[in-house]
Amino acid sequence: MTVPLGDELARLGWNAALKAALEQLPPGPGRPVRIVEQHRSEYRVNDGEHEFSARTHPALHQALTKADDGIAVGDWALYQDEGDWLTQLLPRRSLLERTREDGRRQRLVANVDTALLVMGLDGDFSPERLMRYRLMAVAGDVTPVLLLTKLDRAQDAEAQRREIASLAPDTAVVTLDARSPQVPELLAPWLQPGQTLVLLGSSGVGKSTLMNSLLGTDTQRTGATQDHQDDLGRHTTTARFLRRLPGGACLIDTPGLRELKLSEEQAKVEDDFADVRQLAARCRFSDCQHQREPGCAVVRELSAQRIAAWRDSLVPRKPDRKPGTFGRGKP
Ligand SMILES: Nc1nc2c(ncn2[C@@H]2O[C@H](COP(=O)(O)OP(=O)(O)O)[C@@H](O)[C@H]2O)c(=O)[nH]1
Ligand SMILES: [Mg+2]
Ligand SMILES: [Zn+2]
Repeated sequence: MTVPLGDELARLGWNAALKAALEQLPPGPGRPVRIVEQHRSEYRVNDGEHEFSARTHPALHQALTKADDGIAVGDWALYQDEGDWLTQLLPRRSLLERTREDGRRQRLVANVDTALLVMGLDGDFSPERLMRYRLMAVAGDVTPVLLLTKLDRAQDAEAQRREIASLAPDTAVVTLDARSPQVPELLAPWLQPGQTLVLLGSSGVGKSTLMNSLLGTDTQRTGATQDHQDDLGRHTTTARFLRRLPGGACLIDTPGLRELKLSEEQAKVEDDFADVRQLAARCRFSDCQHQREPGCAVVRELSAQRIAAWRDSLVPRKPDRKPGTFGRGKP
């Protein structure tokens, strides 16, 4: 199948890699759409020009269930107009997931480039929690950016920023007031056209406020999940949803994750380098990068090899993830 790399799709994050993946598939019905909202029994999808509802085709549902997989907001799928079916999931470049309290994995968002990990500089401030979010992003092949909001309410924003920076070397840290008109400018490096970002963080930290600041509107309600009416006029609440930003990037808002548990793989990254983290607390400078700083306990105590292994663990790795190859069953 040949699909043009049209402007409309590109604005949704469609790219050459997806186009190539699609051309690898055997010919069949369906055209690419992006999942922008997940509802109880259906999805809202966007084809670059229109947004409409779609359901998972039973054959795809079966294939996904068998693979312990499912569709997430941000996924690309093939949509068949006849029947409003999603017939196939396209390969993902990234996936964020967490382990729920009942031990089951929950897919949060797919095909995201950057995770904006949001934490308030007020009473919400918890470096440990933010580092768990960061590990989730790294394990999911997503670049973490740490956003410290409520700058206007911070006691000592600079000390807090330094503390976070010392725990997360090689990770961007931005302090800001989520309501500020400068938000688009501050986040511009990650908002290139075609990029997809997700807002993650506790409830009340300013995620929806940031979404509004980036959309340049007040249309989305803050302090609650988004309410709107579906096609049948029913009042629904949407947990995660993707919006296109004026500059050409896509942003996904999410509700707070009450308890962020790490999957085994993510926890392993953390446990493996407990020695580095403990030593880092004894470095002379709170924002020590453990390179050539005087009084660096990490460099003093650990071998160069050990430090290199730790640095490697911080950069996103390519996990062994099979692309979604599901049959393009006809209804
Ligand atoms: N003072 C201050 N208030 C903020 C800031 N960001 C968000 N808020 C307020 O915090 C409340 C919760 O924000 P919201 O965006 O709904 O948080 P969410 O749950 O993360 O989506 C709202 O009343 C916002 O106006 C900020 O940077 N400074
Ligand atoms: Mg919100
Ligand atoms: Zn150090």
